[in-house]
Amino acid sequence: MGETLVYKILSRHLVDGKIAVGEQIGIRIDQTLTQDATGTTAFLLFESMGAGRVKTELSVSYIDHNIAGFGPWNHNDHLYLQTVAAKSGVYHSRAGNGICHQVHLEKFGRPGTTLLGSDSHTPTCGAIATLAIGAGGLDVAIAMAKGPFYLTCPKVLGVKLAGELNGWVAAKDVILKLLSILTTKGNVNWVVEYFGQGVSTLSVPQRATITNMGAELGVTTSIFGSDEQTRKFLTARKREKDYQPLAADADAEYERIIEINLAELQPMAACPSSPDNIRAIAEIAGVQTGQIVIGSCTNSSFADLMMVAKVLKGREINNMVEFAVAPGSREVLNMLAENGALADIISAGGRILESGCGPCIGQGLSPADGVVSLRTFNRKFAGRSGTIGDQVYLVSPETAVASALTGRITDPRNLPEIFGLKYPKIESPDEFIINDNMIEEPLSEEEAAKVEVLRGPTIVVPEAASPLPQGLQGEVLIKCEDKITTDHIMPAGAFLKLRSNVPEYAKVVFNCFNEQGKPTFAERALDLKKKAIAGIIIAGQSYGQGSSREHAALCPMYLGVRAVIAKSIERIHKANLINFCIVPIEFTGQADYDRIKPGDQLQIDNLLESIKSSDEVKIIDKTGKYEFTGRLELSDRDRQILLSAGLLNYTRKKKK
Ligand code: MIC
Ligand code: SF4
Repeated sequence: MGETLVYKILSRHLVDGKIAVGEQIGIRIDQTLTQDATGTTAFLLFESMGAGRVKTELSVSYIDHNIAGFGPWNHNDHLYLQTVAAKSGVYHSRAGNGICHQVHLEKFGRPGTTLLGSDSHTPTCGAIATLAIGAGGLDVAIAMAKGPFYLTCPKVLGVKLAGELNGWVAAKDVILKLLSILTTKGNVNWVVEYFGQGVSTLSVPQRATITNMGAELGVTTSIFGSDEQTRKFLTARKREKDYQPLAADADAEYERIIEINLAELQPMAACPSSPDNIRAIAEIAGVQTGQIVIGSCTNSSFADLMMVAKVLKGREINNMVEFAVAPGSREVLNMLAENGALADIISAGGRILESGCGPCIGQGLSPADGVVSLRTFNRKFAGRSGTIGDQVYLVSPETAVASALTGRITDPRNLPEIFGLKYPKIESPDEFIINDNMIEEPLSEEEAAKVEVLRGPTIVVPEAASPLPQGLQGEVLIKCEDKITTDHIMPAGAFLKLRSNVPEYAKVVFNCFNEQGKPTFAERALDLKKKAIAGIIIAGQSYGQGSSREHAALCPMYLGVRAVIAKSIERIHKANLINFCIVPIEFTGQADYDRIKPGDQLQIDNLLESIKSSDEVKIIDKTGKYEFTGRLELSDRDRQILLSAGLLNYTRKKKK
């Protein structure tokens, strides 16, 4: 039986365990990436390990999320990240150079390597056959310090592509189609591998849209092979030496196969408020829209923005639409500026934002109340735009630009009829303008020794976790439903600037559930902590969906939360909980979830014993006067981490 590409790369990087579905495996990480919103904590933790210089082949620290600079917070973080990168042998990409995933794809990603990133959209580099995985910042810090990275050996889902996309139908519609099939739930510990004749018709940036937004499925990663399209992409950036052909064996066996005929797809949208609420544009056409934003790490390649510019050339954006473009990288912005396309967008009435995450993470351009906003992004959980009750639709650049002209959700396939427009197929240039002057290369050891790491006063080193007690006395602080995202747990937007200060940021844990005039989640949790009562979170299915932000574990830990009992917990978040010594427990039946109530007093006797040697834990609900059993789905290493009071302490202990 032939091997899948995923298993080939995993086998070449295996340092612990064996390649068998469900086994805990340790792999060598070749490259890492961090971004500023998760990177400050990652580097503070890296420093606290006394690791010195990074041990990876290449590590890059990007500034892309928090770049607006209100008050000193953002710039303090940037200076810290710039100087700590210089000290640690890490590349540093400055604010304005672009979004980590797009820049990493353009400049650093290599076929056949492993990449670990403290951002859930790290799988973007799967477009060039990198096995690219998102993780919490502490996992990335450990990969930089010494590695390896541990994960559950995934099942491989083969997506067989046939045919070719028709004009006005985009790569975004491919991933939206897959989201409509697989949804955002129940895909933990799967990897998606694309194969089949249709793959060769997709360019690398198109593949990147698909692997990037694959994160919304909740899979470990997504990957394409490396072929002539990959060679072309790398060669245009003077990186031909990084090319190597890579594919699964012809007789590779997949755990499951889904077939998609590209020629049969149509423009689609993810409707409010989950990325898997998918409908055809034809069904929702006509809805009035007041805001359209093109950009994010999903859809702001040169081809995407050139297509937008060509459609807009000589035309005007509807006057009831606020239209903005955020190019994913300075490389793309430069190219558009040089060839005049930028002028076409500006003349049509487009606003040009900086190359960065911007509105995707609620940094500006929140839509007005009741206004429908179309965005080419990958994620749009309720309120993420910064407006409570927002109506955000995720669409392709083709649908976005068509709707910008009409002011209503418009099927781009109707543009020829409405405006006499032909689909502007964009050929990627053979050569890109290469300008790396906003990327700082690692310093030599001698030069690095002279660097003073700058730590502004807003930066606070996070506390380490404390050991778990044998007998846990706790109280249910909150009971949530299914699909609670890390955006619900730790809001970004206006609070994003607080990422490097856990005590301040912790004040807004579960902010969206706080009610005016009542004590906040944080106040109630700290109150319990003072009384030595552990905080407990109850949740439904797929708890912790979405981003990799470890603050969704780190801040609750700071507030004294010691356990999450949920129907199921997503991969990255579960690892983050364990890393910060919060016990992830799963319900064994719906009835137990149904009867537990906020405020219930819970008792777990023999907690340490159960973690050490059992798959179950007995929980006594002292308020409801009943007992139930929770499941502990933990690897041996997870158990050791929990018993050692978190990953940082575990790693320190192992070093001795
Ligand atoms: C996101 O898209 O949700 C983010 C912001 O990029 C996060 C990282 C973070 O919270 O800093 C992610 O995708 O992991
Ligand atoms: Fe930035 Fe949005 Fe991409 Fe996250 S999804 S990395 S916030 S552009």
